[in-house]
Amino acid sequence: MAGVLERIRKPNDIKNIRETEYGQLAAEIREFLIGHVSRTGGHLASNLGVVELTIALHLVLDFPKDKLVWDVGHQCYVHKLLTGRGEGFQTLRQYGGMSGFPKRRESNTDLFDTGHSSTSISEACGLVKARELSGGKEKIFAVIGDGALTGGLAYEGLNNAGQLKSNLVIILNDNKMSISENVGGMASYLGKIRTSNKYVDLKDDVTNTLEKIPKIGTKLVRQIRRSKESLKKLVIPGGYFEEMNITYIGPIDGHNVNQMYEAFLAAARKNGTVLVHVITKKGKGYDCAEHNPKQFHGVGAFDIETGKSLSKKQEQTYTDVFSSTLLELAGKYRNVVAITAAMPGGTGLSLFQERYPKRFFDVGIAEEHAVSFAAGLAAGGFHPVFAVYSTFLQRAYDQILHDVCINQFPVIFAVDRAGIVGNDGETHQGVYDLSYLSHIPGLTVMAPKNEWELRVMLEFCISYPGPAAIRYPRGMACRKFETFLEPVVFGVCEWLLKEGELVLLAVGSMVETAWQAAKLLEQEGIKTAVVNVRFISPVDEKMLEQALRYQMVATLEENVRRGGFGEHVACWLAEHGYKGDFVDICLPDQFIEHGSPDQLKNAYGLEAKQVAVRLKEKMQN
Ligand SMILES: Cc1ncc(C[n+]2csc(CCOP(=O)(O)OP(=O)(O)O)c2C)c(N)n1
Repeated sequence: MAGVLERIRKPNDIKNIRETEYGQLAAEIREFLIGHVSRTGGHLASNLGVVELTIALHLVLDFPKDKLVWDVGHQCYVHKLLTGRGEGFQTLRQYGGMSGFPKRRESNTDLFDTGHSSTSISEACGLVKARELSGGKEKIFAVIGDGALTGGLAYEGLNNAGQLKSNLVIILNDNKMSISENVGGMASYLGKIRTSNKYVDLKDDVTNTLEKIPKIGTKLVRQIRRSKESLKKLVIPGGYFEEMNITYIGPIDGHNVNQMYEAFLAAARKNGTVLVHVITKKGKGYDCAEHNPKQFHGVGAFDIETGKSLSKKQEQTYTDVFSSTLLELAGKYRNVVAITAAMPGGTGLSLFQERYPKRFFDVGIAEEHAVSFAAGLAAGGFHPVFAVYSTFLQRAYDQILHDVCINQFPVIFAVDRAGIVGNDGETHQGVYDLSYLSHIPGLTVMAPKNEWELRVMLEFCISYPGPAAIRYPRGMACRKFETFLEPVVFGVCEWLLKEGELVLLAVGSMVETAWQAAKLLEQEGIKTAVVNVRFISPVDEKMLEQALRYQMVATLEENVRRGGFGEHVACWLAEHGYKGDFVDICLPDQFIEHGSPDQLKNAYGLEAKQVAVRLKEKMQN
């Protein structure tokens, strides 16, 4: 660190920085972020966009008394720097190192551990009520991006915020982008405000604002004057919010610290909820990120000069396999349509979007809506595929159960990033989906062992008349077991090795681990059978009956224990009088921190060697 930034070592130190130094401070922060993230990887573009915004917030707020709530939290790097966590960037997102998201255990200026979208307004409303009840005086600010504002929860929060009597400030950080271009009615509304209004300083009253608006035709003015209400709608930016009883200020230049400082102070003085609309540029100050904010939303290590990634290109990921297979199937079956909740790139739907724009739907960061919307499409005769990360599908549990499964609609859930995901940590691990999906009546839940099986499972789903989920992990697709490819038959597993004293029942990514563990055990003279479970629900009961014959049964899955495949099997075995040993190899019932998938697998005993040792010990006991 050098110069101005060096003088900021703890929260509130920024207040000692002179106004004339803000520009220098912003430049140093950007240099720091680009330098560090180019080595560790992380969320870059969003952070570069909020440098001045975070400076202004830190000038206005007194930490830890005042409360600042980030939405998603991927844009909290500048906040971490300004609260004295510069050192932590050496180990950003690495095992045992600093998190890439707000973390309560890191600082009392991080109020919520976050990672999922659209929660900040609701959380801030709760803080406001808590302040009212306890008679506090602190300022409460929530920051939400225009992308996060597409999520339903944000509207539930706004609805509630419109009733608040004491002050809440919502900063809408509008950079026109979600991860991809933002979508939907609200995005186009914000676009209209941006294009029809120059930045305003502060809107004290209607007249003031009106005077600043460039010539409006005289006829229009006459019309407008007839009704105060229609006048409000036509010319005051942010009328949508105003009508919800939320004072709107903006749009404000999100790269002008002084302007934001004044606006934030004014907003904090008002009663009730005030929304300050701040316009920022994603990737600001680093050409590569400004020109390609999608790529620099979340990046691995890269070369600063060229912006090129330094990570080895992964051969073929499960997402790639899903993407190409769906494209083929969509060519054959005209009723196949695809849905994403703001993640066309990440889920592999970009090609589908290009090829079949009319059959592709990006609904914004709205997983609940996506599922109910899929139910509607299915009711209308289509076969929707909702491609979504395991962690984000958590939100839509009730829509899956109530809107899709009770109706037995043929909706396909392509559950990507299932299992350990890695560096994003607790909020992003996909280790609960087997628990929250496999008990829903009538929902078929599958997991492929390799690339080819993912293809045939998708084909199977297209011809299957009910709801079905396929879960597959992040990263490179397994290309082993190409000779094992029995046709996928509903509710039937695949035996890979039959002979043995013990049998390993493995789910998806853990089939390869089970196979390797079996080979290691064989070297120790322990013969081991291996089953590729394929169907977690309905589970193959014939297979379980056969498993009763083995001295030991072990299940392997990248899911937490509770509600997982292993627990289900243990229950079944107990009910059927199994007398042998049972081992449940899975993740513990706890939140899994950040780190590389390999480190985390090692930490939780999911590596083949560790599995073999554990099974051998159990056999010998
Ligand atoms: C429920 C949920 N779905 C999807 C995501 C993945 N995601 C992370 S950031 C992001 C875009 C957020 O856009 P915005 O709020 O405008 O912030 P920006 O990055 O543009 O600053 C998305 C879709 C998420 N975090 N949570």
